[in-house]
Amino acid sequence: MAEYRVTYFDLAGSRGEEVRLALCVAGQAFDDNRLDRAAFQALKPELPFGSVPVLEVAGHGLLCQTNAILRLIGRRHDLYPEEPFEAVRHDALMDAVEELRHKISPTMRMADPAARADARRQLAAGYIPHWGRGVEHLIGPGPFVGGERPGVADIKLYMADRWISSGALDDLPKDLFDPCPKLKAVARGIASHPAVQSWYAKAG
Ligand SMILES: N[C@@H](CCC(=O)N[C@@H](CS)C(=O)NCC(=O)O)C(=O)O
Repeated sequence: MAEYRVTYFDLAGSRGEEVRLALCVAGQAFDDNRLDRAAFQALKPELPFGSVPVLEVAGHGLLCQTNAILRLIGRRHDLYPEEPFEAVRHDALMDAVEELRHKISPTMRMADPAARADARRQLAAGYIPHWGRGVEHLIGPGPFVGGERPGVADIKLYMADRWISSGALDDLPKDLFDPCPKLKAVARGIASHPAVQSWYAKAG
């Protein structure tokens, strides 16, 4: 068994993919345990908060909460700053991505297309541009959050940008982050990272 085992849904997005990409960028082999809905429901009672991703680390049991998992990977593999105030800046960006998810995700559960479109138009006019400005404020000179080298905060920002820019969410313009050059530089830097390229080349 590898040192790490990631358990998540069989999809290349959101929180589980952040953990997978962090391990890839860290150069760590891991067991990629992908669940279908039935397997997830069977496992759910054993999960600390009934949710995924979870990370198993040899000798340390099962770990949960994505940002906590990312910080662990970051601390062990030099993808997260040691200096406490610098770490707060990285944490703030990671928490901001979770907040963005919590604003957008409820619209994915709206059955009424008109209500969903309206909710997303409001996000596109207010919260999301405001979020982008906050992120630009915190990133620093770049190209990555910590300067020349990527870290786990960059991986989270890449996933957030990819989610919006893919155009997968109806009624949310995919160019919403075009006015955010620092976020775009982070996203380009992670997308072109050799470990990320090789991960997606293998995924096909
Ligand atoms: N705060 C948790 C949230 C985890 C979470 O909501 N995961 C989703 C998938 S991204 C999930 O397991 N959804 C299914 C469920 O809760 O039943 C974290 O950051 O890991």
